[in-house]
Amino acid sequence: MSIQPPEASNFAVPIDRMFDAMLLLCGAVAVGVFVAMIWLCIKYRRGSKANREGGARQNLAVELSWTLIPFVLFCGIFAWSIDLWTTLRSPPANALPIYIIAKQWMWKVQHANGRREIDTLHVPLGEPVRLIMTSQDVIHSFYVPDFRVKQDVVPGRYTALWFIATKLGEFPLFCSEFCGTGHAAMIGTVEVVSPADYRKWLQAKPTLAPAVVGRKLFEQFGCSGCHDPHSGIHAPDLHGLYGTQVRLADGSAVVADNRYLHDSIVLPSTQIVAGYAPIMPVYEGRIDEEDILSLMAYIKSLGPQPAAPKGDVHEQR
Ligand code: HEC
Ligand SMILES: [Cu+2]
Repeated sequence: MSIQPPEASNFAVPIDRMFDAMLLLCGAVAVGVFVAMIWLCIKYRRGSKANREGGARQNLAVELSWTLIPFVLFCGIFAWSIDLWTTLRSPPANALPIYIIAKQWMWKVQHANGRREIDTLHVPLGEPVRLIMTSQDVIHSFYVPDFRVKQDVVPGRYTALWFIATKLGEFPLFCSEFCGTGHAAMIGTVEVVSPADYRKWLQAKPTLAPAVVGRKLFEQFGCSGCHDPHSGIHAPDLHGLYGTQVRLADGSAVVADNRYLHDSIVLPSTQIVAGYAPIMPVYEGRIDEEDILSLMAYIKSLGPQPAAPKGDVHEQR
């Protein structure tokens, strides 16, 4: 159907088919209702010779069919959409992670090797891509109509989106959540290139790996003064932290995922690690989201603890 935008991702065709099916179903019901209405209007118009005595008051077969048929149809649509939704929400394990930071009023992109771009997003054709997104300020929404994907981008949170681009070329990217006076200008382009061109593009500019940038920031913001092994301050060693279970002072346990690392840096007092004093400074508003991503990349790059750890071995690990 040409009234729909190009179908340029793995989700475009299944979503369009579902849209078409719902449109047909609703259209058929609407036509049925209007045909009956017009026919009844003509038949029972004033002065017509129609029989106005009134028919049956009850008809079990009619009542059952107008209850059961829509019920079955809607259950079918429910199952269909849940199935599609689950796929939309389950990125394959090998999906290429790309970080997106929205801010008034631009899209900042950081690729795995550290290459950055603004208001354009390069992705390889035919490979699953997973976007991990956050906002520097207000709620934005990442929307690529030709891919049929849309996801809110929320400050203080990482939301995700995945797709496989199925067509080469440039596709418009929009912010679809009103985010201030420059909202309408918060547009960009998704450039789908061949996997070989994508790898070439990644290498085309000398870039520092996010973990390397992160280590620099780790020193610059004074984190290393507390967190490096041998710092002499009673602070958790961050080696091997990512992905493990952390025991908190309030007795609960959390998994050290992106969200946890982010909150531990920005608002450390919300989740105090068991066995430590809440002495870590609050970095909220002092580190922007890009730097937090780099710090996280550095923390994730830290392997297991060095062989001879300092005295206060992190007890939860
Ligand atoms: C004054 C010393 C100090 C500084 C500076 C400091 N931290 Fe911390 N940090 C701590 C302490 C103590 C804890 C454990 C108590 C808590 O959870 O707040 C901690 C906890 C953490 C945790 C959670 C650790 C875990 O095992 O779950 C992370 C992640 C972290 N800090 C990262 C950073 C980063 C990144 C910086 C720099 C931007 C930084 N810290 C600066 C003292 C510090
Ligand atoms: Cu926006």
